[in-house]
Amino acid sequence: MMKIKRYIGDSVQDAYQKVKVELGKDAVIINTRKIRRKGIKGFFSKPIIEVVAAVDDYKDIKINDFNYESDTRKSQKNEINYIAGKRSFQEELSFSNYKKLSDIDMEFNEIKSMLNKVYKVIKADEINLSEICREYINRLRSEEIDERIIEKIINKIEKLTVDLQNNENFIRDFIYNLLSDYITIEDEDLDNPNNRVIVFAGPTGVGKTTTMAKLAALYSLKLNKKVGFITSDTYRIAAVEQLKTYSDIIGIPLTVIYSPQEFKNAVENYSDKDIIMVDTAGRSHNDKYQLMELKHLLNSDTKTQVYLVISAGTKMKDCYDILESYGFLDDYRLLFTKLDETSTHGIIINTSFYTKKPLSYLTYGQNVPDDIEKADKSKIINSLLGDKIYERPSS
Ligand SMILES: Nc1nc2c(ncn2[C@@H]2O[C@H](COP(=O)(O)OP(=O)(O)OP(=O)(O)O)[C@@H](O)[C@H]2O)c(=O)[nH]1
Ligand SMILES: [Mg+2]
Repeated sequence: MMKIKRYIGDSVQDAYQKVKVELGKDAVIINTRKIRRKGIKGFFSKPIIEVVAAVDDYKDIKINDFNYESDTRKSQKNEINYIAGKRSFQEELSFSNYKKLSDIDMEFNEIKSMLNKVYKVIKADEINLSEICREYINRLRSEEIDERIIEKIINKIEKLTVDLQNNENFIRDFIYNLLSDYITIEDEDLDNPNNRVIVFAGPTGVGKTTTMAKLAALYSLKLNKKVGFITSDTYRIAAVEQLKTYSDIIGIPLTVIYSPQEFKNAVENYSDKDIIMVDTAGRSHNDKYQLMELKHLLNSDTKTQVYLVISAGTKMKDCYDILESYGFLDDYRLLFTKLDETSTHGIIINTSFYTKKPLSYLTYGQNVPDDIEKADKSKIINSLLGDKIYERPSS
């Protein structure tokens, strides 16, 4: 059995001495490094030495049992080897054992990652899916649709007859309908919006302000609605300026608020407006304090509809974290931006499926007011099934 231990000394010699006393002269030094003591004091004191050493217990017995060299010869030989810069036979043996262990470890990891790859490739094969079905499943995977959704789809396809599995039109419709069940779209009549006050919330830089300007232009210029802007984003000077620019261009009044109480007043002052749009500062979903502020704003008596704005390029894992930290919102609509900046759109269905919240709008470019549209189920699904719908025309 190999024994590996860590020793601390004031100097290299000191640490080596400890190794020698405890593990014997056959111990092999695996690593030597300078470290500092923990805490402030550590910065001002001399570094200490950490030595990791190993010794092979089993080999000790073996070598002693079959020792055919006299002790004096052995130590002479060790000395010669040491002088010549070579390792002694015993050192060599325990060193190679150590090497072997790390080799095995590496090989094990390689095998593990290979198996993972193979598992992914044959996952769909294993369950006797037709070639056509497998292609569709791979297509969904390439859109980064959550494996848990894909598993549900595979389970349903598996139950189909071979004939149906080989019928391309049938399979496409079949998958289309399954995906369709996993997506909910906001039921909103633009002419008579259900909620007068819309709050745009979400992580930093996702496009909340830009999206708000796009929607405001749509409501006021195309639908002739009276729109009012409110912003609580007073963290950055440029944030108010940015919205002021849009409010000037589109001709929409802007009220800057500094507290939840002012929010209530601002909404009351906009009693003549058909729709009120509220911009908030981007919140890092890890910043609990900033999220609390948003909570206070929404806890006022004013009835609001929150649009949770998320960039379509967000990594799925981060996106689930974001959704979790906004879990305090009882109700919200999902709004995805920057569809033009990513080639996979699985995030739209993944979030819709897991939150059961309706999708509101999708945006796919920086142009105000053009690059926005109401989320459309058939467009989303056709895009997931291979029609490149949300890509920039130039790309
Ligand atoms: N490509 C692309 N860019 C977008 C889209 N929407 C917004 N942007 C750009 O993203 C950047 C950030 O937009 P903002 O509207 O300021 O984002 P925000 O969420 O208000 O940012 P903070 O207020 O700082 O949290 C700007 O350069 C926008 O032009 C989109 O759909 N596609
Ligand atoms: Mg903003």
